Amino acid sequence: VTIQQSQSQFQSQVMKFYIILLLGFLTAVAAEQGTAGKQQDVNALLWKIYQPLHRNRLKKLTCGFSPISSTSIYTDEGVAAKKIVDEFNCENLLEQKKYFSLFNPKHREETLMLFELFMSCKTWDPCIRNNAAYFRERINENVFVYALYVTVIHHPLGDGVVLPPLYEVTPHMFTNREIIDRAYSAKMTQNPGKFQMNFTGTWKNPEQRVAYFGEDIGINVHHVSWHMDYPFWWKDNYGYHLDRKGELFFWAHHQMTVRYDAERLSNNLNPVHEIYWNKPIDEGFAPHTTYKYGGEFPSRPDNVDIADVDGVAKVREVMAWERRIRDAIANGYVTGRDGKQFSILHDRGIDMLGNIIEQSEYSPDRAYYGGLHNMAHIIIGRQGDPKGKFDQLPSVMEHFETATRDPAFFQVHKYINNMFKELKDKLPPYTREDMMWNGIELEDISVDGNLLTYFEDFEFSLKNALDDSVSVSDVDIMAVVKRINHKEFSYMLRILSKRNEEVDATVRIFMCPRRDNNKILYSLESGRWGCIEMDKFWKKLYPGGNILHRHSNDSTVTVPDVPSFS
Ligand SMILES: [Cu+2]
Repeated sequence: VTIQQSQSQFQSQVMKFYIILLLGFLTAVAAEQGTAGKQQDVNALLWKIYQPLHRNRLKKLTCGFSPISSTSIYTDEGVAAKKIVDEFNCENLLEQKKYFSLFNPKHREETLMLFELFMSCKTWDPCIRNNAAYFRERINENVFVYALYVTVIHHPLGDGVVLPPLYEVTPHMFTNREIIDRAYSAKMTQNPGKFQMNFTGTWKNPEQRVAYFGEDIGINVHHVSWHMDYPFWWKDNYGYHLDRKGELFFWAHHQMTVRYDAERLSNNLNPVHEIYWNKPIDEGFAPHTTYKYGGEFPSRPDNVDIADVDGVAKVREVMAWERRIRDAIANGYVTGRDGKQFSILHDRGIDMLGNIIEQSEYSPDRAYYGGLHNMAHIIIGRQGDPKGKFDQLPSVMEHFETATRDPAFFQVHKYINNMFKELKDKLPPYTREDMMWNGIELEDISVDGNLLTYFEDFEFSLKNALDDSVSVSDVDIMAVVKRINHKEFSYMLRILSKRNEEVDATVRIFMCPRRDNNKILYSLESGRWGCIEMDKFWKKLYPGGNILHRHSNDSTVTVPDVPSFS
């Protein structure tokens, strides 16, 4: 048991945490290598995506290459390449200098056409590299960026390549309009500058106290990266099965939600409540962000009744999906398209439920169970203009890299999370035997160093937000944002092994809020749902006493920021 006191101006409340430890068994991990050439290509392709390619080596390919002149470079004899070339020649593809949203079915179809072309490539050079250079200059810039990101993540040829931070590739999605305006002015007047970006809204809004969390560029990058690692549109014919995708959809969003609630508790706010389709959305939101092309992200006032969204979905339809999903949980089984029943009352049940709720291609019946998660994002996002009268653009809720900015994001995910809990609560409890590891005893755990969080300035480059001109050269322009960080600490675990042989152990460490919003102590049973995964690692345990030290920098749930590529 340890005590954390936040030192930030936002966090005045003392939080106390239990640390819970679980021991399990070892699995293996593999490390991969990248190549410098591919990395240079990716950096060049993603540098100033709204401008023509600047590297001579790649620039030559933008007109000296034809995607369909040699189909032997593809594993599918050029089928995917021909398809996108045909669509391009017929001018069916989204033009450049227009907004892109993955939740728009037509936009998604286009970016997947390019992704499928890349996935059919046998080699990086020439196939992926030349096609990337060729299409970068022709199709919508954001369609291209999304396709290239998911290709580098999922194509075996992308292994080892580090993708640049998205907030420097598409800064508009992460930066307030006020700062973008100042960046333009700085460039035009050739004055380098660093501009402090504040969180949107004012202190008149209690939600402002946790804006640092939802508007954090790190959580937005984490969220969009997760959805690129485990895309809802993924089909196994791209090459492999994404194991436990539905379960991880639950886990990733559950962790974001409980972490958000912990931030709320430490800022004297109630835990976030779930959305109800037949009640107003109490919290409004004004994003203060603009698209690079097309205009502003729409706002939503407080207390908006949820209305049908013309041409997208009726609230009634979404409520029917919810009813069918709740019935499945109550019945303990889901049904496939052919009427076949699959039990969900076992350890893979949550995986199926996750696929159903998210609107994954893995859902056993997408027509029947619908797409609760994706549609909730769109419907809630459109409530500023549900009839489409004002020609508004897609909201922050309709992009994975901006969604957490809106407090309604967490209300939607609390709603979804509670459905997962309904299933969890139906499962038989773990037995003592399930939880025990005979002969292994955790004798002591302590934390070296104080658990302290604080805010620090973080800078990122806005060069890629701005257009180039021969007469106006680049100057250094940075946005400066406050981000929450923590002081370093380490765990010490004393474990006694009474076994005769060495064994492999998985250690998992969770941190759980100790008191609720009324300062009442959580019982272990009521508080465990709010536990935050802090670390997970593997160690060998030898017969006798074992002392394990684990540093916070080594945590598997944190990563350093990707280096700037400006
Ligand atoms: Cu998400």
